[in-house]
Amino acid sequence: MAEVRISSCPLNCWDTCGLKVTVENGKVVKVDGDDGHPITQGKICGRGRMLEARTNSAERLLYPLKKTNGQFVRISWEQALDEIAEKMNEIKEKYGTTAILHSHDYANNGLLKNLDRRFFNCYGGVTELTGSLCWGAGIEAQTWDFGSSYSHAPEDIYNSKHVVIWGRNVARTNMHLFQHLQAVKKRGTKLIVIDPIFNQTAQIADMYISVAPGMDGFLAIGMMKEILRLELEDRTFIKNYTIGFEDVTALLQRITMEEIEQLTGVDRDTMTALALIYGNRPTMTYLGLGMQRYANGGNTIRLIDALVAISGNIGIPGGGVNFGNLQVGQSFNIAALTLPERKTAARTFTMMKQAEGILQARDPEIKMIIVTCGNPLTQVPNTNLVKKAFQSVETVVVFEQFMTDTAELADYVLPTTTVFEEEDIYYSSMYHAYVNYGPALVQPPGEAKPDLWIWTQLAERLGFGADFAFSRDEFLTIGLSGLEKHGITLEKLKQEKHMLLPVKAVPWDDYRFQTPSGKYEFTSSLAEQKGMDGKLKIMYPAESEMTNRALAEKHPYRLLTIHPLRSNHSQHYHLIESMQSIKIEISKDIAEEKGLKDGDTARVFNFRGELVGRVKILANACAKTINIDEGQWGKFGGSVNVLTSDRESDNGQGSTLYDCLVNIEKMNE
Ligand SMILES: Nc1nc2c(c(=O)[nH]1)N[C@H]1C(S)=C(S)[C@@H](COP(=O)(O)OP(=O)(O)OC[C@H]3O[C@@H](n4cnc5c(=O)[nH]c(N)nc54)[C@H](O)[C@@H]3O)O[C@H]1N2
Ligand SMILES: Nc1nc2c(c(=O)[nH]1)N[C@H]1C(S)=C(S)[C@@H](COP(=O)(O)OP(=O)(O)OC[C@H]3O[C@@H](n4cnc5c(=O)[nH]c(N)nc54)[C@H](O)[C@@H]3O)O[C@H]1N2
Ligand code: SF4
Ligand SMILES: [Mo]
Repeated sequence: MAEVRISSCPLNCWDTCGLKVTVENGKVVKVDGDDGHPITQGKICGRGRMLEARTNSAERLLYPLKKTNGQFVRISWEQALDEIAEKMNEIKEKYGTTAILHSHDYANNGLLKNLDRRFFNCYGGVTELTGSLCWGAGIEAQTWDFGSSYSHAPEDIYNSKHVVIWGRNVARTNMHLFQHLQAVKKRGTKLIVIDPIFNQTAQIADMYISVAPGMDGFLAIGMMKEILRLELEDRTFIKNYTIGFEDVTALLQRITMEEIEQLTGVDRDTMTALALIYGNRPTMTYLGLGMQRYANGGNTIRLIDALVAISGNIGIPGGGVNFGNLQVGQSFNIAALTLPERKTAARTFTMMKQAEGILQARDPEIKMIIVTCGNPLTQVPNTNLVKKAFQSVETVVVFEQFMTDTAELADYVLPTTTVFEEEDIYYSSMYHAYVNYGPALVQPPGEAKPDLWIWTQLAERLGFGADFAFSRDEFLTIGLSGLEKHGITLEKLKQEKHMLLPVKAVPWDDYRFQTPSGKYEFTSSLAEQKGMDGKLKIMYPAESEMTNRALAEKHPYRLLTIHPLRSNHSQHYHLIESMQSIKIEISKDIAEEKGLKDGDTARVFNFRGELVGRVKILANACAKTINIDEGQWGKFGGSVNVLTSDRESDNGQGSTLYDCLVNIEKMNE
């Protein structure tokens, strides 16, 4: 008998869709969209549908594995857990708890995935990763400017006269926003897209602006200069609710419109037109994550924030500068789940520099790495160094569903469940503010277990079993504590399947900002408190003609490595045959310069590494630009991160994944 159940997509994505899952004879047979979900309204993308294939795949890891003489052999859970616990006890005694590194990312948006931190805190505190490959620079930038990073409710877009999509690949990465874009366009709202690549979202825009990668901050400066020249600024907002405006005007005088035209590739008339759009309020800005993955990424986001602020588009319906939506995650009682007070030792590496951290660690050296919800061998920059670092450590333990590049390097691989095999609740601090319930629908295959079961078993062996002696429902209730007063309880969520969290639909509408001054800060006092210069700056990417001429002469092309259409990062490549090769997308000028045509085999290289793939020429991309989608597996050609740099962005320990120069050459077949 087929049964249809409501669940949630767990994938790290803007949309956090409601799912309708058909279960038949104890198996998930189909994944569709939940029509009752207010935001996602029955529509989901291919990545969500593929969760059926992920769950039923014959390639799932079914048993604990141990590497012996270079080969994986099946062992019992008892043996795996006993051996890992014994090593952890020994490490604690001999070297201290920080000799263990917890390497992770955000592969699953379940609330209970936070219990990994509870485990490591109760153990005594390990070496943790700080910063973010994903959005570190932008979150820090908005924290400096506003005090946090909050977005408008999705439906507020219907109050906008103009919508600017700035570096967000909406049609590919944020499909429900794309549907709103199509709808508001029909009502006469003007759509502007700013992106070096003429993508599917650009194709429906009223105005498309091709900007040179990493140069958006200059574009924002040009627009601010025009806003002030045309006297379009919101004087009342600037005077009453901001500090540091004089620093902005001083900065704007340091560069001419001609220089900005040169750097951005955008002409002055376009900048004037954009200034008029921002002056004709309300204009809503959606920022993507692409343009903050540069060495000047934080400064770029802050310059765009400043543009939105001086034009009076902050705190008004139909306005705003939408990046993250941290109010969503802040609704939960994360501290009660993670018990930070239990930690007695601490050390941190940054996400970006985890490889260097591992290789250079002393007192104590890293003796064990435990990887959960992440695939660092594919996703972290400078893969060759990451590989060297992981190989240098005595014991690597990976919790995984599949034999990924990271799992291949492990000494112990522990098989974990997928979303439909465990109960949790799901949310994302990126776009909308609904939390979704996801029940356990089917039994896991083989001996796969939830991450939480593994933590509980290890905790018992390590002497803090009491901290994990709670049912999943009890843990979920702990995480939801504080929300009862808003009518949100686990019981109600189980009935209703999704509930709106108590967040603001129009953030900052009271003009009370969470900065130290309580105002919008053009010059950040938080940055100053951290010993950094809080002023907005003229800043370039690290790998560019302006900053490293010698490098740019040898490697004249800019490499973007954007998110793949049909996979969430590395998660679906092994399940989709047509994705299992490397596609090198190049702008037309490169094709001409290098004599390349569609289908040619080419080698992309720099001093960090090289990758071979098939050429595809992009219509309309910014000159000197190459893209290779991220997430590819070693066995299908290798991760593009062999080419990317582990340099950190200017603030927030963010990544500089798109700040990367390369060269390309045709290969003989
Ligand atoms: N299909 C799919 N969707 C996803 C994901 C996925 O892996 N696959 N991942 C999810 C996650 S974790 C995230 S973080 C989000 C990311 O969502 P997005 O921010 O939409 O995605 P990105 O691929 O990072 O790139 C965004 C865009 O930035 C542009 N870009 C690059 N450099 C610049 C620049 O200097 N200036 C400007 N203006 N634009 C630039 C790229 O051309 C691209 O169009 O997507 C989520 N959704
Ligand atoms: N070059 C380049 N690199 C990038 C990016 C880019 O744009 N360009 N984007 C960056 C961004 S935005 C992000 S967010 C990161 C993402 O980096 P990751 O989160 O490391 O990427 P995923 O491919 O999603 O890998 C997650 C792994 O977790 C596993 N997994 C899924 N669910 C669970 C679970 O419940 N438990 C356990 N134990 N494992 C689970 C999956 O099988 C998968 O192998 O990548 C970053 N890397
Ligand atoms: S990956 Fe994103 S858009 Fe696709 S189903 Fe999941 S939440 Fe929805
Ligand atoms: Mo991300």
